[in-house]
Amino acid sequence: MGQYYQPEIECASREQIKAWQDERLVKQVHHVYEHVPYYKKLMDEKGVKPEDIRSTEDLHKLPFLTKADLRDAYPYGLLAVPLEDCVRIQSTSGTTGRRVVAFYTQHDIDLWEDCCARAIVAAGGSNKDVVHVSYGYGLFTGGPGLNGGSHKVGSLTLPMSSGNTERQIQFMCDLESTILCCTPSYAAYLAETIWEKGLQDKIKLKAGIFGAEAWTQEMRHDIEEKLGIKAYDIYGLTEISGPGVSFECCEQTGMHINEDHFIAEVIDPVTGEVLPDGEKGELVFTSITKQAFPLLRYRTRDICVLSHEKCACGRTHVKMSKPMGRSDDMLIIKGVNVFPSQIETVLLNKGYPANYQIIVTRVNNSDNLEVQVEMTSEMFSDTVSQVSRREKELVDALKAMLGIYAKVTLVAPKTITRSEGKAVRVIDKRNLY
Ligand code: DLL
Repeated sequence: MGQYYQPEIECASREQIKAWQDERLVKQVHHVYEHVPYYKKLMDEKGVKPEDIRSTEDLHKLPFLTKADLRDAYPYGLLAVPLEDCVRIQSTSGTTGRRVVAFYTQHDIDLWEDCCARAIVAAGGSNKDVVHVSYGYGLFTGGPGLNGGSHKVGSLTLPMSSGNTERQIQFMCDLESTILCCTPSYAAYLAETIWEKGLQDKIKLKAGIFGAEAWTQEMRHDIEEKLGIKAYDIYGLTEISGPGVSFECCEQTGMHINEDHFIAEVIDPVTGEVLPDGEKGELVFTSITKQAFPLLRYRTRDICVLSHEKCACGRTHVKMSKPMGRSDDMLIIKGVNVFPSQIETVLLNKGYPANYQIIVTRVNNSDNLEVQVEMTSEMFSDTVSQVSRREKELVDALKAMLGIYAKVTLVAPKTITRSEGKAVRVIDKRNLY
């Protein structure tokens, strides 16, 4: 294993991890209280003093931070060090509302890249690998994070960024890339193009590190099969640093959270009550080692489950399940909760490619759900009656999964726009009426 497999940290005893977290949390709370007036006010309003936080058992006493707070405090309101100490800014994509910006000192960049390096090593990476980074570079954290992690591992790093699919594939073949890092939807697009060009025997990939958006196990199997690789999940968010907050090991049974840097909780999204292992709820992070932008009890809106079960890989850090998507990705259609990932599972199980679009409209005060699904080129030669039989079969399968009717429209291959970054699967037109 490479230098960035850090067993003394990643396989430390639970007692040791707790001791680190207790000590770092106490220090961090003082740091934030003294340097971030915005959070001091929240603590004062709750009647909590830094001295009240003596260990992780007291974490629940601290107020939550939400995305709304980050927008309120934009741009500098949550900065905990002088601006002169910061060396980098990254930002979320800001599809809704104001962008959120995060600041980093050199120490923060180092710890973030360490986390990404751990993820690359967990996926089998070493200084013998060619790491092909097709996440976007720039304000998005995907490219810079994996790029830095790959340098730390000592791998040969290809900073491709996203887009220009032809060139991506040419470099992949010519330079014999072994580890691909990009969003799962872009990996699926790359795989599709590689097959169309008949280049599957020319690529030398062995692993992929895919994240930044929700993806199903079915999509994982599909990409693994098409690219002949093992596909590893990686999770993170700009507010907490970027990719590498957690990552999958070879067991692929959840993502280990880097607990020497982040304390994870799962809460009931309505009451805010902390939930035990195994119960589904909203993931909350407390950053205990970051200097510039240390968020305490940040509500991610990602829904998942934590598990402290022993992992066969030897790592002892808690695992989080694949997030089902953000709580705000969840659609409420006719009063029923629908996650795009449920629809993806049905489509891939029935042999359709992961090229689909979910369209929600409101007609006469009633919600309508439509799923447009691309046919494979083999299906495209079907007769009209075969197509309508297929549509009916999908309507039934979706009804069984979601409990509601969804109109299904099969569309011609290549109709749905491919994604080079985070895919936009849902078009919700209800707010337009
Ligand atoms: O997406 C950071 C990242 C880059 C993660 C590359 C992994 C790989 P943001 O743009 O701030 O940061 O978006 C963060 O994306 O709260 C989740 O809702 C979602 N997300 C990230 N990773 C996963 C994943 C980056 N593996 C938001 N599975 C998070 C599901 C994910 N959702």
